[in-house]
Amino acid sequence: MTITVEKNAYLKDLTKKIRRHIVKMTHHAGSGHPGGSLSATELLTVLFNEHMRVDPKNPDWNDRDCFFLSKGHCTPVYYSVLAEKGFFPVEELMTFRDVDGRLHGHPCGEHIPGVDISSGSLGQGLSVGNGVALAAKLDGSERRSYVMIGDGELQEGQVWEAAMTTAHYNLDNVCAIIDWNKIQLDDFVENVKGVKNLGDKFRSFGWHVIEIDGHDLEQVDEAYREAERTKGRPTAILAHTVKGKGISFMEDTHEWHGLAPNDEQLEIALKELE
Ligand SMILES: Cc1ncc(C[n+]2csc(CCOP(=O)(O)OP(=O)(O)O)c2C)c(N)n1
Repeated sequence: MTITVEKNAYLKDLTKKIRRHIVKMTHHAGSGHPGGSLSATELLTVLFNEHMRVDPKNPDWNDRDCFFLSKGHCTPVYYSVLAEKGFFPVEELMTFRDVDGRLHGHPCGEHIPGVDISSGSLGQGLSVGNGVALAAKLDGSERRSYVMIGDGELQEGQVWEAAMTTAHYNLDNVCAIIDWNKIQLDDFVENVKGVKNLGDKFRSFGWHVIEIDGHDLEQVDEAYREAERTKGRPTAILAHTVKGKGISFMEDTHEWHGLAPNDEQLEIALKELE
């Protein structure tokens, strides 16, 4: 066991709280992306609370670990994790997608404390993560780059160009987290353009690969530890997840990729998350 029983209970509670934020925020905005946010909840909660060296009081600290949400549409989970970590007030979550607010549908690196890049156009995060990790090596900094990529996003060619670069420069301070929920915008990934044998693909590019259940807090925690221990090559965590995880009617369907719950659906979702 890498995390104590108490820590496990704390994190489990926190993931529930974050899932409640996700449905409330999208309900408030009448839009947004709950499906891919709910699948990434454990992955981001454990990362920010147990592994990333960040200081919410000094978000621009030069030697901090950086996180790049390459699947930039999943801001409901991202903002919720950042707010719960103390980067900005939790109450601000309910300004999600307001025209005069800063919590836009896709994250803006300039205006939101804790957000390291603007993203939303799929495929670009790993390239940025590589640059930051390479600079860290040149600076002699301990800084690590964490990049979350969707499995549908893996259909973007730039991801693979970047994956070659990470391995070429032996960037062991890069950890790619693949939220492998099997579904993209309007269909199953395998129906659109399959990403079969994903482990073999990354291994053949020179990466260390860890395959886990992305909702098992223990496995998620251990995967990040293994990534930190792995030297000489980058690590890809292939996390099997369920799109819409935690809310029965949102699970395992593309219908909730970019759809907000109405009043009645919100009530049911919150009940399920009690
Ligand atoms: C370059 C680019 N092409 C298309 C889109 C539109 N788009 C937004 S989300 C999405 C599907 C992404 O699927 P996946 O990466 O699996 O995300 P998740 O299921 O984790 O939400 C698409 C095609 C985009 N944002 N950027």
